[in-house]
Amino acid sequence: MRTLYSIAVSPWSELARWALDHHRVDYRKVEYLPLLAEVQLRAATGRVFARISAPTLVDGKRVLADSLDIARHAELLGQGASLFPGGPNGDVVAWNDRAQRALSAGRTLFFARIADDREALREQVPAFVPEALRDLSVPIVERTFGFLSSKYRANADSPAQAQAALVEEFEHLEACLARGPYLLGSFSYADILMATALHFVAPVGDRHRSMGHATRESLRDAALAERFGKIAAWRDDLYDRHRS
Ligand SMILES: N[C@@H](CCC(=O)N[C@@H](CS)C(=O)NCC(=O)O)C(=O)O
Repeated sequence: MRTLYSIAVSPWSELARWALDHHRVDYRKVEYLPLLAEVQLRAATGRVFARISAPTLVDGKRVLADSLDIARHAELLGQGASLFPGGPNGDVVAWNDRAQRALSAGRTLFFARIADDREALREQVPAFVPEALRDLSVPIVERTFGFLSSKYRANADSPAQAQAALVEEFEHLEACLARGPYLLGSFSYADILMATALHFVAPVGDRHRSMGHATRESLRDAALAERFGKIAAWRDDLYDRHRS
């Protein structure tokens, strides 16, 4: 059985899950714990020195270590309507670049917010940790976020640049959506990308992604969520129609 290493709260993992689910591809989900489970993921993928992250899909001997590659793989394996009009290297690729820029900017702001929010950090303690040990585990979660912040610092913007990047990408999205509800004429991976990129500004409701209240608040950017309420509503509608 293929195995998807993913992080429940991470939008990059949601990209892979959505594409696999859309194409009704069977997979086993393993929750990846950054830092703590790195050795396990390296062992499972044979990527001893290469940079690793979630999502990573292991399908027999194939290791797909990027959400776009996983979506392309799902397209080849699965059933249902194509998510890549124009082929695997078509217009979707430019949308992937835009979504990755927005996600990376969103992550910068999210990491800054969660670092000061003990309750949101506590909610990240894995579910298998018993209640009596959850408070004691918060420093481990803090260390994990510290590790991730430094891992991604090299290509991170300053908070002001991150805000500006989000505004630019979501204004562009808003302008494109004025032409119709689907970015490439019919439902495609481009829609999945941009809907998911909104996660760090206005996370989708509990009906689709359940998470703790403090986690949800630390993902939200109140000012941007208000400014881009129209595209958040588009995203909610897209989830209702296309995310089972
Ligand atoms: N290019 C990758 C980026 C994925 C990514 O940035 N994943 C981060 C989300 S925070 C991650 O898994 N971090 C955990 C780690 O690096 O150990 C993709 O789109 O799949």
